Amino acid sequence: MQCHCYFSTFLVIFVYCLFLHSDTHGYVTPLGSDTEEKGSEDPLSIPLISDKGAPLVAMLDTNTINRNIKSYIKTFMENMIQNTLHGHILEFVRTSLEENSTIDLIRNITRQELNGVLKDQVQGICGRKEPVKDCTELKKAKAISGVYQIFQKTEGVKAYCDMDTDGGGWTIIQKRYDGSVNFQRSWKEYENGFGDVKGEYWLGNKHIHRLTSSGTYELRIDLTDKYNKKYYAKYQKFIVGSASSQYKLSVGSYSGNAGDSLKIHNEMKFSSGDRDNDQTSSYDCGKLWGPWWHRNCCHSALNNSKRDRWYWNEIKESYAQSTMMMIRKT
Ligand SMILES: [Ca+2]
Repeated sequence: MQCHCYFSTFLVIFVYCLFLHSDTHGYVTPLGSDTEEKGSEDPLSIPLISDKGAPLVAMLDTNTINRNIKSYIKTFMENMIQNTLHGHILEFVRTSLEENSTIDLIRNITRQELNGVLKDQVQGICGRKEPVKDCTELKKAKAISGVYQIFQKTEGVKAYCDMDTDGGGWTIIQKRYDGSVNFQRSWKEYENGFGDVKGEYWLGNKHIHRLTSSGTYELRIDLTDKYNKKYYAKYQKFIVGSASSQYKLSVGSYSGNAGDSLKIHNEMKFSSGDRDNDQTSSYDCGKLWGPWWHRNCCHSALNNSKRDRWYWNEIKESYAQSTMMMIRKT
C-alpha cells in the first residue's frame, strides 16, 4: 500500500488541525493502546533537564523540544492512519474489487479511494468546533468504528463506537462475548463503568443517564444464541434515570426479532448484588441473576455472571452467547 504518496499531504492537514485546536480535547481522538499510553505521559511536555542533567530550557534546547513535538505528531498520525485504513480497506476490498481487475487498476482505485477516505476522516475530525459527546456525533464527523473518547472537556469517558450496524452512530453501553470480564460487580462499579472498552464492558449507569437525559435516545440489543442465530431488539424509547431515581429504566416502542424481554422491566430501578431495588421480597434478583433493572427475576438478565446464563426469555432456549447493548441519539 503506497500510503507514503499522500502521507505528506495529510500530515500538513493534521498539523494545521493540531495547532488550530491547541486544546487537545478540541478534536476527536481515535484511541489506540499506544496513543493512550503516550497520551497519559503528556508527550508535548518539555523536559526541564536532559538525561545527562543539563538544564534544557535554560539552554533553549529547541532540538529536543522539536523532537518531542515531531514524535507526538508522528505517533498520532500513524495511529490515525492505521485505524482509518483498517476498516475501509476491508470494506473496499469486500465491496469494490472485481475478480478481473488488473494490478494497476487495483492500485489506482485503491489510492483514489483511500485518498478520499483519509481526507474525509481528517477534515471531518478536525473541522469540529465543539467537543464530542457521543458516537452519534462522531458518526457525523465521519469517524469509523473503534474506541473513542466521549464527553470531551469533562471526564473523557471511553466508549466503543459502532459505525456499521443499522446505519452506525451507536455508543455501546454493554458488550459480552467470551465471559472474560466479571459482571457480578457492586453498585458503585455499575455506576462508574468497568471492563475493557476494546472487549467486554459496561459503560456505567451515570454515563448512560447523562446521555439519555440529554436528548431522545434509542436502544438496540444484539444477541446470538448457541446456534449462532442472530437476534435484535430495538426500542425507540430508552432513558436511564438519575442516581436519585436508582437509575430507573424507561423503555418502550419495541421492534425486532428477539422478542420484547425488556418490557416487564420498564419503570424498574437498577439492582445490584449490594443494592436490592427489585419488587420481590422472596429473592434478591441482583445477586441471583446479576445487576439489572429487575422486577421479580426475570424476563431478561444480560449481566448474569454465569457464561451460559445471559438471559433473554424470548429467544430460542432463552440464553445468549453474545450480547451487545448500544444507544443512538435520534
Ligand atoms: Ca428483593
